Amino acid sequence: MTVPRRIQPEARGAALIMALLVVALATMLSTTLFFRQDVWLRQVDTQRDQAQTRIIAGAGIAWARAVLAYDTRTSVSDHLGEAWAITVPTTRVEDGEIAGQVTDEQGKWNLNNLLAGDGSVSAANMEVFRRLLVLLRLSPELAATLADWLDKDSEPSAGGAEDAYYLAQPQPYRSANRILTDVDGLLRVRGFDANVVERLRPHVTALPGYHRANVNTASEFVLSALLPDMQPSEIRQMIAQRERIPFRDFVDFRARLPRSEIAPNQELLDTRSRYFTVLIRARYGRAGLTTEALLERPGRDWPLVVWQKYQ
Ligand SMILES: [Ca+2]
Ligand SMILES: [Ca+2]
Repeated sequence: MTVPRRIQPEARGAALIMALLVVALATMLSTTLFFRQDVWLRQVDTQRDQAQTRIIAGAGIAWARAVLAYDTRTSVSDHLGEAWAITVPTTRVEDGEIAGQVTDEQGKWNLNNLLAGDGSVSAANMEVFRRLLVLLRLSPELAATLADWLDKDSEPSAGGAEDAYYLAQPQPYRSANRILTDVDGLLRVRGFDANVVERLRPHVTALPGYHRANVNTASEFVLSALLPDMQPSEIRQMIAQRERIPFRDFVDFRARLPRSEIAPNQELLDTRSRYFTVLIRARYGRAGLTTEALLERPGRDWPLVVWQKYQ
């Protein structure tokens, strides 16, 4: 995605994220200099490389948390012109390298929004998911199947599936009856094979609880699913417009809609985000690793790591 010109943080944002990265790396690397004394044994070499790689990756996660903490203090909304959205290209550090990217998870539609706050199925979000599935040329019936997987009861809804289906499989298991912890959790739900999940993956996320999508960062597909009153051309215009001037809040968003007949549902939409993922690629000597973490930014506090995976 191109960074919009007028709101581009330009050199200042890039300098900021690089400065925070250098601080994070300096802190982490200074603790491990003793590894260098052990170069006489190849096995120790390998262990050193792996340890240094993990340290560089850890510094990358710390960097992302620092950038997001800075953003909280300096802005009221979250959009793609901010410093956190700048991709850090492969950068040399000591004898290794690091690359990183932060993604707004609320630029995607949260699969767990199928359950409203009280645990019942959210009719508005069922409609959003059905529309998203159709836009992606997938069966809208998958919405009912996922709602059954998430909801507490074991009564299949129309077109859905509960224990009776899953227990009849060659390797039987039960319906989760709880929210997904990650998008890969879909693979256990009837009808969500690897192809379906890969088609959905760029547009969906699995966050703890109910979290609205950010209209400043949402993809064209997600916006179309959230705003059924809008024409595809109007959605594209909105994306071009938000790159010049991001939406400050819901009132600003509603005021800038192209037609008065468009009725956005505030329960589905936001202009700022609480959840981000950071993807870090680190390399040192012969070792390399890729790690991804889900970060939660609660209010004005330092972001927390919800989960971290190594690939
Ligand atoms: Ca922000
Ligand atoms: Ca259920």
